[in-house]
Amino acid sequence: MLELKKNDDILTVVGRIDSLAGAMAIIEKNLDSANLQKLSRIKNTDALIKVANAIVMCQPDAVFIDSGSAADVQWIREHSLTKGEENKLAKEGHTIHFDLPQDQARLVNQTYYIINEGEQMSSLAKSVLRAEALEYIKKFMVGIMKGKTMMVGFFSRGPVGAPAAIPAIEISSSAYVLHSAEILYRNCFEHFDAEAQRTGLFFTNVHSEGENVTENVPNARIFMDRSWMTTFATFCTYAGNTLLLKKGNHRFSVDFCTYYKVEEQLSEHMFITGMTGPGGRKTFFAGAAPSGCGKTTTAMVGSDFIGDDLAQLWIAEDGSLRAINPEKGIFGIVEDVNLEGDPFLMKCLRGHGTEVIWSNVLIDKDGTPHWAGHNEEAPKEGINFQGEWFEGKRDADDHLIPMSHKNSRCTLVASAIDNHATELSEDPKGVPVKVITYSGRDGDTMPPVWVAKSADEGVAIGASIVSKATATEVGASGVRRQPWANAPFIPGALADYMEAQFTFFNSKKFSAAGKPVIAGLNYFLTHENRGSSGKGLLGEKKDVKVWLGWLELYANGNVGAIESPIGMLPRYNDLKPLFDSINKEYPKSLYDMQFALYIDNIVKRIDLQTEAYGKEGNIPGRLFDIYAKQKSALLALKEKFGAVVAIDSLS
Ligand code: SAT
Ligand code: MN
Repeated sequence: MLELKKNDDILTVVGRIDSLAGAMAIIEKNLDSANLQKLSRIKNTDALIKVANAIVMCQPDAVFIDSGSAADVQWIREHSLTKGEENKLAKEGHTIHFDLPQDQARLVNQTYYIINEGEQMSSLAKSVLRAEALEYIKKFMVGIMKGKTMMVGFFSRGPVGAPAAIPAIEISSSAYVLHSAEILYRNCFEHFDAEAQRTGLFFTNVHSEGENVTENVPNARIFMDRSWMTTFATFCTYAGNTLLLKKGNHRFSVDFCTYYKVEEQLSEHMFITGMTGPGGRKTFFAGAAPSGCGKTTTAMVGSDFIGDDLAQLWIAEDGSLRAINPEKGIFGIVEDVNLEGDPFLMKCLRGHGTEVIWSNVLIDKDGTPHWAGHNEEAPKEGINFQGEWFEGKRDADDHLIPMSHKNSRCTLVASAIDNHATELSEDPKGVPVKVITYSGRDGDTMPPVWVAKSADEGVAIGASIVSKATATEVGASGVRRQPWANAPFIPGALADYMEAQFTFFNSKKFSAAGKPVIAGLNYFLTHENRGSSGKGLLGEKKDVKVWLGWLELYANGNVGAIESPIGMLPRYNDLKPLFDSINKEYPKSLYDMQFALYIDNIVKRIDLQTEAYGKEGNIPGRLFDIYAKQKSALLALKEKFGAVVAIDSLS
């Protein structure tokens, strides 16, 4: 359950402002005339009270209102340089930001939902009681902006006016955070009041990096108050921890959809992209994948790229499935981004004319960024996320320090990318989505692509995403469950989220043509696991175009498929021309390896999921029904053909 506005808003408890008059008194006292003049545009009482309470709590020396004007954005850029949060690089418009070595990714163990007594939370999430969070905030956030300027920006998570767009306020003393927000989100200062009124809510985010020193990182917290849709973040700068418009507000949005928008909206960790099919038709995809499983690459394969991380989906009046990207920029992992796999992105990163904030990469003596897997000549020394670096440098535990951090990023506007469909991205009607994909990182079990035979089976594909476990997590199975690639962002019970998925995808509001095709994707099968004498991955990055291309044809009824217990599988003769079009040989023997059903592996996977979900309370019975049905059909196949079923036996 989720009850909005339940119990006290911590910001109000600490700031003690609960009226417009009180808010205005604080605002007038703390803002200079130029900023006061700007803020006078905002009339929303709740928003003004939030800002006033943040001022009382954080005690900044000055307050800057970011109206989104060119002058204001320029002020933020310069403030970041002055503070030393970013430094200029050789290329015009490029800067480098380093997060502390201990703050290179989401601080999962320091991230909590603020909950009320008795609330049921996801078994995968950490939570803290409201009273404890209040204690922390009183102790660490009061006065945290002394000596600093508080910046306040008003953004929209989506094109203004879109049914699933929600406005959000970003309050931070970090210019890097506001600068990133300006690249990644739509400043909606002019429309904030109207949008808050239309949607009936807005998100609030309060962050301060404090002194931004290593010693303080253990005290860093990322708190998300579900009831008040407000985040608090301290003593860190990594965007996933601080720019809470991204994953912080995504969590609120997931919550809101799960409990207040059932059968209307979903909030997903998905890319959105369009593929051009025969005759120039456009078919849009939305696809989920855990971090580091090829989500950005998949998104950019499309001819009409919309977004690489988040999607808000809804069923439109006409019965079609629609999607918007709540973001307008990319906070992309740069490792392994290179000319061969990501030509469009590389053009922005290595060409001219695009503003880029780099983070945690290596900067050479000429002020040029470098990263692992860029397939260029790499320098032997430079400055990276841990300070001075030279090839062969080892850390305190004697591990080699890589040239760039695995999670180093580039931040840029999506519209700079050649295949970005900017006009469509800004359309509040969203794009019509025909195909939903779920992918993970799976070395030995599922084929490269398969299509669910029903909405329920589609939901089961989402529920069953796995990624490879990291070194510290390898258990008996070697895989990590990643439900919908969205689990870290599901605040409430997983069962409630799953129920909402079943309800949404089975909705009668879909027209016959509006019902999406739901598919699984897996780029990570290896030769070793397919009885081949070869080594490594069976596929390459460029094959993604073929899998999406086939789904495009399938979703439009241009190709048929082979029925199997796990879903519909492509025919060789339909894939071959698609491989021809990317100038790649596609021997039948490779197809046979990729699409043979390894029954024992799949059954083992089903058993793993059945057992894990069995431990979770209230999981909808339909999920177990699907698992049971698939398992018995797979075992029947095994009986007939043996443990490895050749795809030709099915056709
Ligand atoms: O760290 S974040 O989750 O914000 C970035 C990402 O992986 O999308
Ligand atoms: Mn993500």
